[in-house]
Amino acid sequence: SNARKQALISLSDKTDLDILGRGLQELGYSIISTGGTAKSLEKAGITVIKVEEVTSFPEMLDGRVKTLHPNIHGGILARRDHDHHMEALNDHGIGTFDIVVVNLYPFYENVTSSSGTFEDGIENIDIGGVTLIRAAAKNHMDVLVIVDPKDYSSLIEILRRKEDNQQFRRELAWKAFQHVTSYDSAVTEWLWKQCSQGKFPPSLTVPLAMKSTLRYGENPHQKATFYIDKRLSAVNAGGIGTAIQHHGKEMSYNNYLDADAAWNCVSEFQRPTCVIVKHTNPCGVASREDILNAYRLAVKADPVSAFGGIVAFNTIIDEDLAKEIREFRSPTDGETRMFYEIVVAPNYTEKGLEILRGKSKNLRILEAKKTENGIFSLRQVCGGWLAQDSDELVPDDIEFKVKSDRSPQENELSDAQFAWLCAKHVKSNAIVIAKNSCMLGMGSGQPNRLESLRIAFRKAGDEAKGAALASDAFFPFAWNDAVEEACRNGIGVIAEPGGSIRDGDAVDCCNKYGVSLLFTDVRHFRH
Ligand code: 93A
Repeated sequence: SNARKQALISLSDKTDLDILGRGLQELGYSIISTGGTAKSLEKAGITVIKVEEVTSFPEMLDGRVKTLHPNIHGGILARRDHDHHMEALNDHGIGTFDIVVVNLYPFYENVTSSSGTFEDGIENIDIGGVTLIRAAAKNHMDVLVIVDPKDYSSLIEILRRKEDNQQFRRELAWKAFQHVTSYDSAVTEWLWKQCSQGKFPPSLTVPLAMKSTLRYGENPHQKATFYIDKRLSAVNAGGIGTAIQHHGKEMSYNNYLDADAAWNCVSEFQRPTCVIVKHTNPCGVASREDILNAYRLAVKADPVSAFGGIVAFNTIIDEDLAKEIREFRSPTDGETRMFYEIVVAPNYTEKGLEILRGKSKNLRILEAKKTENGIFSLRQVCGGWLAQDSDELVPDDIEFKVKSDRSPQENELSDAQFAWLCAKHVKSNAIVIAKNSCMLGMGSGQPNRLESLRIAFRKAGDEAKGAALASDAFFPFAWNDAVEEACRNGIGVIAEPGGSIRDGDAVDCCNKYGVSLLFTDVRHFRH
């Protein structure tokens, strides 16, 4: 019975199963399959032997035990170059398997995403499939192991041309263990969630899959690549990593960073908003019912910085908006058309997309989905990784407490909240000046707050009069320092966390100049 070569196929994801089955059948393989897979193959007109026939055992315990049997695992694990292995198979009437094709119960899709019960989770833990993959990968010198439908065609091709080699086999074995590891990490993470009450796990296995090799890293002499987090992509948790690129040059390392910053910022605004980012900092932000206006104002906030930046919208890009993006001329000279690296939005009309495509062949056009809450962030330092909850506080969650004699008017309060939300997305030390839901100036990344404040005022110019100023953390000094300088520059209202031992000075200073001072009790460091 061992005259023909045998392939074992057991698949949850049955993509292209018919192509695989037909290909193997044409090459003269006998196909052995578990219940569901056998049914699908038969439906496609492919001859298949049921696992039960090989094991002389029914699939039992609701399928928990299907392939866990010496007649299967002996046939996978036996070393063909060890006579006593082959004799043992012979003694027990076990045939060898040359190919094992298995993918596992779709754990992420079924369990992590849905409101599945604990019971569902447990039943979705694949045992037999993982065992098949591990066994075949261990014995890859004699068994080809396939876990990804994308590899079916190259498998068939290589078998057809008899080109199969150890290098190919090792790569498949690597991929097989990688598949199992990702799978197990999903199970692990899910189990942790069942018992941890929100605590961070004592160790982590994050399944990352290469999405693309990047041309280079931050600089051309650094190699780089982009990995997607499979946990997030499997459940479509949004974010720039899973954005669809409709047009333009391939995304670069810095493009990903900047697009991420722009998208995360614009996604937080409720009203139609445009955010322009340069080097991960928003340099123009404006909210308007008329999104065209918002776009123009966001550019105007700092046209020099906006040039070559990333433009993000939280609204659909239609024909009119696309035209405006294409045509708008830099307010610096009124002539040069604005140039951007990337446009990102939640969606596009067909016409809008077509017009943007015409702006330049390089312009990257991204369609992104808002990132879901509740996903912690990871950052690398030398020797380890830092994990934290993402900063999900928005102005609606925060009480802006009046500390000064003067109370802000309604529009001043909303400007302060707008500036506050912008400052959350600016690198520390962050100062943002805004008026009428429009950023006028920002200072970012300076090692002292006064310098950030001066940069913000320089950009805002005369428009700073009566505007709102937000500071991502408290002012350590007031007199002859940042608070007094802001007051002297004619600011109308200041929003800051408070909590400095010199809070009293800040209050006195604002009272002297008739400025409103708001404390939020929370800060938005962004290092
Ligand atoms: O429940 S299991 O862990 N027990 C097994 O013995 C077993 N063998 C294969 N799950 C098992 N499988 C899995 O069944 C495979 O990993 C595959 O995902 C699935 C295919 O089942 P069916 O062919 O019935 O659709």
